[in-house]
Amino acid sequence: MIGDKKIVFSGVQPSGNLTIGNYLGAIKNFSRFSEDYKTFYCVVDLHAITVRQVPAELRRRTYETLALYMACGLDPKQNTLFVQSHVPAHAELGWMLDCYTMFGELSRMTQFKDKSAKHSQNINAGLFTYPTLMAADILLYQTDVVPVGIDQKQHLELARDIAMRFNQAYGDTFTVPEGYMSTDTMKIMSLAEPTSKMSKSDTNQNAVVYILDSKDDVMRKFKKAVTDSDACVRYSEDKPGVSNLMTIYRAFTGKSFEEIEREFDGRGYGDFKLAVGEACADGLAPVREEFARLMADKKYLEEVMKNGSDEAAYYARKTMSKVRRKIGFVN
Ligand code: AQP
Repeated sequence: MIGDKKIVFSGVQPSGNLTIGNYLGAIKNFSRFSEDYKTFYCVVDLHAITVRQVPAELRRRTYETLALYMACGLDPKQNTLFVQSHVPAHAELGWMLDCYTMFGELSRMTQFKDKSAKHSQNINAGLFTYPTLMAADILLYQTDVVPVGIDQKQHLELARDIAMRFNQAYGDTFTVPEGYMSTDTMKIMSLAEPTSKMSKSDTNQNAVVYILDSKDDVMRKFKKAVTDSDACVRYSEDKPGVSNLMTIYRAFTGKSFEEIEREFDGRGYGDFKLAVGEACADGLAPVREEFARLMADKKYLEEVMKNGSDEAAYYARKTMSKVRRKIGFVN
C-alpha cells in the first residue's frame, strides 16, 4: 500500500511497434486503475535486449512507447511513467532473485521455449532469466495487482512463487501480487494465423495490426484476415479466425457476441471484415493523433521520464534497503 492505495505495476517492451494485442490486452486496461490505485507503468527496455535490437531503433521506440502510454490515456500526473533502465534497482533485485529461482522453473517457461526456437542463434542467458527480472520489476514496488495479457500468466505465477519463497526464508518482505487479465481481450490472435498470438515481432506484416497503422493499412489487413469457408459470423472454438475478429470488434464497439452474430446474420465475411476494420481504425484514430502531438515534444517526454524514474527510484530504494538487510549485506 502507498497511503491508502493498493499498488499496480505493469510494463511493455519497446521491442517493436506496438500492436492492438498490446493495446487491448494490456495498455487500454492500465487507465482503469489510475484513480483508485497507485500505478507504476514502465517501458521495460532491459527486457527488450534479450533479443537483438538496433540501438537507434530501441531508443526511438522507448520514446514512442512512453508517448503511446500517454496517448492511450495515462496522465503522468496520475500515473508514474518511467523507463526500466533509469532505475538500476530493477537489475540489482533481478540478480538477487536469480539466486532464489530454480533452473528447472525457468526451463519450464513456455515463452523461453518459444523465443529460443525463434531466435536459435541467440539463446542468451538473459532470455532464460527474463521471468526473474520480471518478478523483480513487480516485487520492487510491493505490487498488489499486475494487469497483463494471458501470455504472461506463467511468468506471473513464478513471480508469486519467488515472493513466497523469499518471504518464507526471511519473513514478510514482498507483497505477493495478483494478475489482472481482462477476460474480453486477454489474447488477441494473429490475423494470418489465428491460432498464434498477435506479436509485435511477427515478420508477416499482414498478421499484425499496429496501433499506429494508417486507416488504409488497417482496412487492408482486416480484408486479408484469415477466416474459414463457413461464411457464418459465429463465435466458436473451431472458428479461430472469425472468433478473433469478433473479439476485436467487440472490444472496439462494446457490442456483445450475440449482437454481432445478429448484426451479420446472412451477410458474408466481406461486410463483417469491413466493419471490424472501420471500428478498429476509428477507435485508434484519437490515439494516433495524440501520439503525433506528443512525439513532436521530446523535451516534455524526457521530463516525464525523469520525474517518473525519480519517483519510482524512491519506492524502489525502500524495498531494496529491506531486501539487503534481510539477505545479510552490510549496509
Ligand atoms: N496478442 C496479445 N493479446 C493480448 N495481450 C497481449 N500482450 C502482448 N500481445 C498480446 C500483452 O502486452 C503486454 C506487453 O507485452 P510485452 O511488450 O511485454 O511483450 P510480449 O508479451 O512478448 O508481446 P509481443 O507483442 O509478443 O512482443 P514480442 O514480439 O517482442 O515478444 C503484456 O501484458 C502482454 O501480455
